[in-house]
Amino acid sequence: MKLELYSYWRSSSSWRVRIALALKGLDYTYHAVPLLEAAHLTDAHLNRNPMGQIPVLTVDGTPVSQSMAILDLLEHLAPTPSLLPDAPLKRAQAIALAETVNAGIQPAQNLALLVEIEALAGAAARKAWGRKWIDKGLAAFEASLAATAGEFCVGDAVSWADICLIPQLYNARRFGCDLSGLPRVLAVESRCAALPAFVAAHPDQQPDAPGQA
Ligand SMILES: N[C@@H](CCC(=O)N[C@@H](CS)C(=O)NCC(=O)O)C(=O)O
Repeated sequence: MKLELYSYWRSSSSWRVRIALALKGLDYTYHAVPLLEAAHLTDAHLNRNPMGQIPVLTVDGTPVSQSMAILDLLEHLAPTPSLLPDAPLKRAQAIALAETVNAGIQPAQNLALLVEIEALAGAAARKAWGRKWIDKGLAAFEASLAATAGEFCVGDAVSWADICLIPQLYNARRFGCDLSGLPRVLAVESRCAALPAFVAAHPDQQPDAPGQA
């Protein structure tokens, strides 16, 4: 099985997939899609993903887009280690937390939307907009952890919730969000940071990161 990931070093959605691939020990070929050069809008990339977004994972040449669909695919292709709890309620909690980021935060601070906001309302509005939705979503995430967290977001094993949270925290800092009121989130973050898979998936470790070429 040949896996190829179309990614950008600082893309949070791509980062989720990189974490899952690393946790499952799956080898893949990395293809950089430089968003700032509009490489995601070329015909070649639109053929892979008509939304013009990353990540895209190809499996023996067949492209799959949407990071949550890719995470689900990886659960089936490589079930061990599982990145979702077996117990139905805990599984739903992990997916709900992942979707808090995927559906509730990330779309509001995605590059394409921010470019439109800046054109309409200026650079300061762009940053304030991003910060507002990240703050709101992470506050909800923190509140949810009171009922779900152990060592990680849901119990004591890494799940999709952690995989989605960590890249979002990186973006939160880029937007200047104050994370000091999120102690449970920060505790999970420090545990994830100690795991080799999370280290390997970090933007700074990617071939297209500045200084890596
Ligand atoms: N829901 C999608 C979101 C994908 C997404 O927004 N990707 C960003 C990078 S993190 C992107 O390609 N942005 C460029 C654009 O939308 O023009 C997923 O989870 O894969």
